[in-house]
Amino acid sequence: MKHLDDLDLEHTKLSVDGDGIATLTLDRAAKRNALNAATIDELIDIFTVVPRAGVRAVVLRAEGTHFCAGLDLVEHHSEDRRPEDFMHVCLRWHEAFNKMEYGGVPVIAALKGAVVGGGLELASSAHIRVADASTYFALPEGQRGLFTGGGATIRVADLVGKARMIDMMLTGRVYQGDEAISLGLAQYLVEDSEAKAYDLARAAASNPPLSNFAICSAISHMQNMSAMDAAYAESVVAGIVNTQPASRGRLAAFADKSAARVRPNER
Ligand code: 1HE
Repeated sequence: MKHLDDLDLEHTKLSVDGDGIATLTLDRAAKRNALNAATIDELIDIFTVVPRAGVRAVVLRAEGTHFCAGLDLVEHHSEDRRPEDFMHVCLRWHEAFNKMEYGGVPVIAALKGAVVGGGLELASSAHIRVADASTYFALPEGQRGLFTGGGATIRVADLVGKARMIDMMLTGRVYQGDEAISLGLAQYLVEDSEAKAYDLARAAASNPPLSNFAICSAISHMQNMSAMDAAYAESVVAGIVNTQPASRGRLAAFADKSAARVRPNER
């Protein structure tokens, strides 16, 4: 099995600090971090290794002023792909984004500038999205004569609903600011999305890894199941997670009143 140090990365960068917080950077700022085939291959490699490398949380960020401009349209144009070629491109995108969403390690996306097309498909595969004032979301597929191929029909429709997604694709409608938050395109709107993403990553990383594994894989799997099957799967997952050795000390602390209580935010 490959290790983090063995990865051969050209369009992305990956580092892990002493607390197990990984920073994954999209590193094609000159092309507005457009996703070419090679970048997708790197994401597959990264999210194949990350779940077994002791990583506690991942901050997904980007170089430059835009998070991601989506599919590399220039590569797509010059490759002059046949239908079956592009089907395989999409299958690679799905492999990368599924590994991310179902991998069991929290991924927090620090957004800025354009989060468009495939960039929104990438962002919507993260577990938490943090936006700043520059962040805007769009699906310009219709105006490019394209269709989403990286899972937007599942994940973006899940975030904003079918009607809004169709509107975004048909008319190029852009969402930003509070409106984007109220729709669920991102969960936080802050001045510095990267600083906030690290705060959230550190908070998540303080949970037992097995709890985070369940949160960042089981919920997604259960969404794909019938209610009956999801309830059954939930009981099995909870059986394992809620009896893990790592939770014993936390439960003891609650019982002896030394653990923090859940309080409302300061007003
Ligand atoms: C690109 C791409 C790209 C920029 N593929 N090269 N996505 C889109 O329709 C979005 C297309 N991009 C844009 O609308 C704009 O580039 C941005 C709003 C993201 C940024 O604007 P700006 O003024 O900062 O940059 P720019 O001058 O447009 O582009 C700078 C360079 O990035 C330029 O390359 P250069 O070599 O001429 O300097 C651009 O060609 C390059 N660039 N975006 C390739 N997307 C699995 S299906 C998914 C389907 C989709 O994702 S459709 C949505 C595609």
